[in-house]
Amino acid sequence: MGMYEGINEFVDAMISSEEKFRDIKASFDKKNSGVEQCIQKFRRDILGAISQKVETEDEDIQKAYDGISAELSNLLSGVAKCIEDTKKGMKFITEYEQSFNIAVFGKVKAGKSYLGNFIMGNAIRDLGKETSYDKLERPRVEVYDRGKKSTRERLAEISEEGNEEFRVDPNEATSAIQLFRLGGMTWFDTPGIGSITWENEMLAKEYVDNADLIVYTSNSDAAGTRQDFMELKELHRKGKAFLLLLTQSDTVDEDMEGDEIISVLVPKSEKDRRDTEDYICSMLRENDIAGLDQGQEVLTVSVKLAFTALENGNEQMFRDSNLGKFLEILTDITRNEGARLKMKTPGDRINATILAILEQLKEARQELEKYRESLIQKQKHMSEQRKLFVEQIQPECLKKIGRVIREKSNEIENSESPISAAELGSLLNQTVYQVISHACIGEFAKSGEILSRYTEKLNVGSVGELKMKTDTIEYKVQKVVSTPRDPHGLWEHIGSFFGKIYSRSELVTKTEMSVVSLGVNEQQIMAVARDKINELFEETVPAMVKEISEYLIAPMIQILAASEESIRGAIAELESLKC
Ligand SMILES: Nc1nc2c(ncn2[C@@H]2O[C@H](COP(=O)(O)OP(=O)(O)OP(=O)(O)O)[C@@H](O)[C@H]2O)c(=O)[nH]1
Ligand SMILES: [Mg+2]
Repeated sequence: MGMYEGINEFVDAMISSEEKFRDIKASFDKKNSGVEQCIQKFRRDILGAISQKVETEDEDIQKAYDGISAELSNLLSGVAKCIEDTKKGMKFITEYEQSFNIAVFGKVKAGKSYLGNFIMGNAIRDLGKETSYDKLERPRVEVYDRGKKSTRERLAEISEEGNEEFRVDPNEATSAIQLFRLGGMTWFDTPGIGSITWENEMLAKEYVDNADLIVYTSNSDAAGTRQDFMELKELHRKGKAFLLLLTQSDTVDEDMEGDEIISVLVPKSEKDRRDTEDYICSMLRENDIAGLDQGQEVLTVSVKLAFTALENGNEQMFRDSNLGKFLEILTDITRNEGARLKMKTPGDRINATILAILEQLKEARQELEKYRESLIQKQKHMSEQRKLFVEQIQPECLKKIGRVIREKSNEIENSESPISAAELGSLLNQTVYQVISHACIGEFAKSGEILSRYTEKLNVGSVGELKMKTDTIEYKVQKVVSTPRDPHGLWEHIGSFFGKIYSRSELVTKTEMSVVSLGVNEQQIMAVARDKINELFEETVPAMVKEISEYLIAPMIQILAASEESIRGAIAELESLKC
């Protein structure tokens, strides 16, 4: 293939790739908004959970509450930061998502901009030869420098004398990201590693991180420095697709033209090139950077030779420059792997964000687990305390109602008027309620609300009427009773005639009743009351005390449960959103 054929094929491939890269957007857009929605929902849920404020004098509970809400707030801001970082990265991706982005990266003066100017094709156009570049408008370089955008004719290069062409302010130029578009491809020329400021390096790395393919350049005169391998290792670790160009693979020969000595640019010797490539490849293996093939991903080139070849129409020199091979490789990648690589960048971005968020969620879940443990311990402790507490108030209640019943029965003994079951019941209810509420208020800071809810349930019930107890006793009485009888004999008949009544005496046994007072029915009432109190202390009182003692801890358990649930949900959803 002639040099112009190679160039045309490359440019045509860039032109026809335009449509392909325009269509890739939708699928990762969907993923991206999925992650955002998931996080928004998560944020709402967590904010809802911690909106419930807890203020208590119980140190353990307050500490747990403060810890949990701090943990959750940290988690929210951590997750927000992840999303923000991603958005920043995504902004770049979104801006250039419709093109295949190649970033040139490497040490300062490696020949990055010089190479870019070749690819941009303006120098080729200026040679006056018709090429596929003519199908496109003459590209201009866009310069992004600290938020300012400008354009220029070509990428700023360092001139051979060391002056920087087109660089009015050297700081400005080196900090700039320069780019141009060629069909479906955008070429990013980054400030070199080792350029004056750290910020510039960071800027370059940001672009490199977001590009679809990296062309790493290293001067073949000093190829493979420690720094080069560090950078390459990093790219490899990030899973970035990259080509390694060993640049400026040329040298100057002195030749005689007539009797004049002239300098001629020649390729470095075949042996020289091979040695450099061999060395680099062995070093790559040594640094565990696998998958780069000599003559494919690792290539010795001379852009200067390529330019000279074009100027002189020297096909052999162009072949020697290896630029044709480089263009071939770029064409091939754009045609065959471009779509996959293009998807990989935002996909990796989303996955990295998801992983970072997942890590935070899992960490927070572990922390919350610790709080849950401490609350469970607290609950255990409380339940032991509660048992003791209930065991203390039960005899207290029995003592108090015993006293009330005794007092009342004393009154009855004096007045003899009974106290109805209803009256006595309400008196006992009052007493029991007083004992319990007094004890609870003394023990638990916020028991009022629950106590008032329990007024009905803390019902002793009817224990009967408190009254004097009587007994009816039956007894037999023998009496002599005289009953009239008929007169006997003459005299008695005469007496009867004159009105005398004759009677007979008889001994008669009669049953009579007597009501005996047995005193007030205090013991009987007391026994019923004791049973009723014991019954209350079986379920109702322990349940109420549990409610009171857990009054503060319950919302905490709820906060924990709700946030654990949200975290679980977010983890599952994010896992499913991975690319
Ligand atoms: N002999 C020779 N010189 C080259 C070649 N490529 C670039 N140069 C020279 O190397 C110097 C640096 O080139 P640039 O392209 O500006 O280097 P850079 O990597 O962009 O440098 P920074 O942008 O400062 O990081 C310039 O003087 C170029 O003329 C080449 O293939 N052969
Ligand atoms: Mg440059």
